[in-house]
Amino acid sequence: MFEKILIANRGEIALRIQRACRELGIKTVVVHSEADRDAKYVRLADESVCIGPAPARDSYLNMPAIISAAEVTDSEAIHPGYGFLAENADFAERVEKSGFVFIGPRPESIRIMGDKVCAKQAMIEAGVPVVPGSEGALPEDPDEIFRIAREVGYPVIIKAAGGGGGRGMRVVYTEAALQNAVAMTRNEAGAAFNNPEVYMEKFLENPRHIEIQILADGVRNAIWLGERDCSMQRRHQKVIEEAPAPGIARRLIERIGERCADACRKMNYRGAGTFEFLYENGEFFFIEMNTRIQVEHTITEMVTGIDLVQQQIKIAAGEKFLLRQRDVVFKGHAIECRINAEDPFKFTPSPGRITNWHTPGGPGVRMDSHVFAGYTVPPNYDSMIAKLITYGDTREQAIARMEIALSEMVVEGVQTNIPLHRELMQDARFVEGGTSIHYLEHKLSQRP
Ligand code: MV4
Repeated sequence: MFEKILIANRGEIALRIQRACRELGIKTVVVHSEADRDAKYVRLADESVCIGPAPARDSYLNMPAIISAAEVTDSEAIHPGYGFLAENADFAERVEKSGFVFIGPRPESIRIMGDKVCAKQAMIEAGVPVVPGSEGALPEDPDEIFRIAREVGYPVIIKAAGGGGGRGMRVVYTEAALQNAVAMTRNEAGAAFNNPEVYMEKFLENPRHIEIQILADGVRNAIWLGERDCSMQRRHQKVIEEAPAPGIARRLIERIGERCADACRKMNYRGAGTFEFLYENGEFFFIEMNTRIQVEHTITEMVTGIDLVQQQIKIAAGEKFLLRQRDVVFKGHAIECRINAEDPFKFTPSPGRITNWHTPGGPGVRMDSHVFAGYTVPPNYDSMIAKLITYGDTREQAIARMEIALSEMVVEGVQTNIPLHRELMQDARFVEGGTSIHYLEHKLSQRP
């Protein structure tokens, strides 16, 4: 096992990784920006290195500074967390070329999944069901594009190969709008991702976002750890996630989970990963794969009892992968509410000093947060300040516990989206379960 790991991230995930390291007896180095100097997790780490000023491009995205910090602290491995450099194949490569272990997939895997056309191709080859659409990137010939769209059937969606997570896509409802939409998406993709390649898919009008968690050791052992329903989102930012996904047949999930694990074996995938699907009319369609630990990994931990961050570290250290599919036993229901420092009506960020902070507790309540009374939320980064997770034997119990936990929570000094979460826990459609990716935005548009 490693003796010392460098954590190349901030906030709650930096603390989460630190806790995993402690339990494994690993020393930690936290790199931080000038804005995060006084964070509690920085003090809690065995060592810390300031790697630059507040703007992420000068600190958390500064590859040479991070690698130098690993060198001067004699770290053996780097955990990238999520966001920042977590899915940057060049970073993973530079980490390994500098003699450190990147706690994540091989750089080639990150690169393949970063190109959404390649990712889809890999899934087709591995037998994972994908959204019907163009075979690979769209050709130049407009007549060919028209032919493909007619075959797929309108509405279609044009997506950038270099995009993902909702960036660089355009829905097309009619043949008249097609050529221009392709040209515009190509232009934007060239400018934003330095890759003008685009592809086409059938546009699914009212799907749910269901994702499958996997773990693989890079030598053909791979398991799947159930699904998460992440449909409750606004502007591609997830707000609530839950596991399991309500109302989906277990045998269907099992079939898809096995496909994902199988794909990992075929690709020789290493580390944690997530297969994102759209789910509509009882069918799963792959859209993207994430090659990082995700914000919502916690709910999978709650329903499986498996520590995903520890598993990432063990896999990266080359420990024999002992988990087998039969060891993954699902029990109960977990819900995560992302607590953001933001205006609960306008959704604008609300950074500043937290003057009062009380966190909930009791059975089945988990709070992953780096925040404390007196902490200042910097304006430079994502506005998520905490993840509140509740667990119960049933979905009803998890919701009831979440309502109570939210009611106990006190945050003063900044605005938060806690009122929205409280409203959603009482929302008849949420309580019923199975709302689509459009539900929250629709609900918000109906607000007085
Ligand atoms: C789609 C889609 C409908 N049909 N693809 C948005 C994020 C990116 N991961 C893919 N996205 C979508 N792709 C087809 N063929 C609708 C979305 C989409 C979406 C997906 C997941 C979660 C939230 C979403 C919000 C709007 C659109």
